[in-house]
Amino acid sequence: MPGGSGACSSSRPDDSRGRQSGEHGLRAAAGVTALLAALVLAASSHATPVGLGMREYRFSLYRPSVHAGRVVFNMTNFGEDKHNLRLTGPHGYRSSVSPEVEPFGGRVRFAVNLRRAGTYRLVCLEPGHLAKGMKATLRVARRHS
Ligand SMILES: [Cu+2]
Repeated sequence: MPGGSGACSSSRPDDSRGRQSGEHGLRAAAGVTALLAALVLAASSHATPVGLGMREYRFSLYRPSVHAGRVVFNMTNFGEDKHNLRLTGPHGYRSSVSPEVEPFGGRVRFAVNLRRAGTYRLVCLEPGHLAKGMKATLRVARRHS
């Protein structure tokens, strides 16, 4: 490393604030604000991935609990029938029904927003599947900050 150039330290004259750089400073601040906003957005749109295996007639949930927020189920159908997924949860929460997951290895990503902590129930809505035991439970913990 070449020593002592000092080129990396931006020499910022102290008198620059009062003169013409007022707008420049504002623009820089706006840039930083936009960057921070983008970072916050990226953090808040982060989704927790959860693997979900499907077969006759059960779900294999790859993790028993998640934190509240966006969750993406990575569903794989290892069975011979079509399967799907719906969640119900606290305060009458009811997700949409996922697309059908095709048998023999079909895969679907299904995103939901689980805002409230509590116990959620996963079921398959194909006729007769729930009665045969195709359900699972996912615990949702309060979002950590
Ligand atoms: Cu099913």
